[in-house]
Amino acid sequence: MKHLAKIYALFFISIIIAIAYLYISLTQTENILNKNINHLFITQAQEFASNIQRHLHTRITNNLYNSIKNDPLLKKELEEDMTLLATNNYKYIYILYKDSEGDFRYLLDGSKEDKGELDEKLNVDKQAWNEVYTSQKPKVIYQNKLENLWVTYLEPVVFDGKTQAIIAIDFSTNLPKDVQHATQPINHIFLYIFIAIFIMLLILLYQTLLNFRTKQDAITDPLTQTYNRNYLRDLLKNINIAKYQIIMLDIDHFKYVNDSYGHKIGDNILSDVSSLIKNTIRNDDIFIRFGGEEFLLFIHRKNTQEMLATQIAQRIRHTIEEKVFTYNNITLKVTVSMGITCAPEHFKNISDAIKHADELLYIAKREGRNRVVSDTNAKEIPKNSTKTFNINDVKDAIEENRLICHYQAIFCAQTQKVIKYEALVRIVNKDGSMVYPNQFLPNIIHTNLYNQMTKMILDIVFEKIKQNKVSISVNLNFSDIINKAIFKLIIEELEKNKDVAPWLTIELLEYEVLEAEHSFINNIKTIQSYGVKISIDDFGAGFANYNVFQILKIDTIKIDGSLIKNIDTSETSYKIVKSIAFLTHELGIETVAEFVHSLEVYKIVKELGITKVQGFYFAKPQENLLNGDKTP
Ligand code: GH3
Ligand code: MG
Ligand code: MG
Repeated sequence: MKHLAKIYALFFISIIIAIAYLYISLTQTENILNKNINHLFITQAQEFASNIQRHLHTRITNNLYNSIKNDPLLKKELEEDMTLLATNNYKYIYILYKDSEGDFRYLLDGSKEDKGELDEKLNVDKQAWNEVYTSQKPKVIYQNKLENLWVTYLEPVVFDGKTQAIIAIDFSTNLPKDVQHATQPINHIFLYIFIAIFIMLLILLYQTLLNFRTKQDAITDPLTQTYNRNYLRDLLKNINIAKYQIIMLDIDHFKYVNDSYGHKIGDNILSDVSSLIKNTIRNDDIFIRFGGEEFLLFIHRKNTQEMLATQIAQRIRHTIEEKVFTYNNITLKVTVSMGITCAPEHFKNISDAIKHADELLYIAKREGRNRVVSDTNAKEIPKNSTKTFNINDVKDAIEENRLICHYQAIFCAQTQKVIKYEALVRIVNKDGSMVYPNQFLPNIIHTNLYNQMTKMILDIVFEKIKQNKVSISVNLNFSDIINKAIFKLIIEELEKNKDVAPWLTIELLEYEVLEAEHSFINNIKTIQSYGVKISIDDFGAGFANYNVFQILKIDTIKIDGSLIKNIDTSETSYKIVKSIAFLTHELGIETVAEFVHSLEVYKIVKELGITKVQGFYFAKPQENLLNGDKTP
């Protein structure tokens, strides 16, 4: 494409040069022609003049005027001689003298027509004539302004060193005008061509400006007027990363701003925070909206001052922390967290260096937000991805389809047959090893990735239900149910899988009903309207309390593993489980005992009337379902 543009440009320039060359050639030809005509005339006129001079000097010895005035015969004779020289081109050949007043008057006139009388005054270009009078040198006057008259040749008549008159020979010709007429159409054509070229150049300029605008729009984020990811993509191809330090910046609890004040205010905050950052950095730094409320800064390094980015980051953090944002009657403050890669050149590629800044940003978030973490001050730098499984690793795993579910069977305590399964999410490392939820869930819980992951799990589970016609439970948090986005995606999933929804159980973790949580109750009821079963997870530990039974219709409770695993040795555990079993029996709620790891434990829970059991004694979580009984 660029190549083609170059060829067009070259072609265009060649045409302009060719036209300019033609135009110059034509003008020069005209000039040369005129010069030749002039030359021809002057040589001829000089010859005529010297002829006349010879005649005058043979017939007259000193006073020219008196001799002619007093001898009309001589005057006639001389004039006849001059007339002999006259032709169509040299119509006017005459001699003028200067009177005492400085006017020029006829002395002799050899012209064929419009003859001047002796002493008759003629209006001439006095300055030129006087010059010839005093300098005593011939002169050529170009008369372009007069019709047909082309040039006048003047030559002084000198007697005894004194100018007594001037011979004037007018040369008239139509030739130059004819040439001009002949070339006029060509000149017009040139004029049109020049106008056309000018218009084309204007269009070209307009197009270039338009292209520039379109390109600029494509790389600019409309809300914050910063560069967007398109720009980043191009930048990554050309940037010499050794010259920069990378800051990844994220507004803290921005979701809260949106939720509390609305998206409009959220947008205002985004653009105002961007402006504050722009004012804090220099022209050779690069500022990009990386996505949502996340920004990427490339800080230009002068003489590899490692601490530069950290100082700028602290300045940005402080400026934003101090700023009170006011919109109509609302005033609010926000803070930002940043992660900095000080030496991006040590990374395999720029993407890794950016990822590293993101990891450090994540640490800044975890350490309490409103802070800057760079790889020079980080207490913990994630190096080994098996230890800390961060946002980007989860992102990669999702993209590369390495997010899977394992299934742990739940058995009927009486019959020991499989009743259902609990789906447990895993990430498969590239080397095939497993990453467990506790290794990555806390890191992504407040990110969009968590929502994405929840949707994927529901998809996987529904597919499994469809294929195997089994009941499967999934784990969700209390906060997931009241999170608008997650609730929306749960409902979407249920709508999509209406026929198998009754096979799904939701195990609620971190359950904590507040009086005011109407949305929670309503949302659970909506979910239940699809036939989905609700189970309370980790009952007997954490926040779980009995109030839930008054508010909602609960299908199952899962007694916390910490109570079950010691039930054979701890009397307290035994008593608590016994009371739970009694209560749920009274309320008609199913119970599941998890962590059933031995025959002893199994025997006790069965004896206490617990209806379902789950644990290593029966089955470990595994990729495939057991080939046991399938009962919905
Ligand atoms: P953290 O402190 O961990 O960064 O929490 P957070 O709430 O800032 O982060 P989270 O990623 O959970 O939420 C980011 C929110 O930003 C979610 C999304 O709705 C909002 N957001 C993303 N882009 C825009 C936008 O252009 N305008 C507005 N108003 N909100 C946006
Ligand atoms: Mg944020
Ligand atoms: Mg964020």
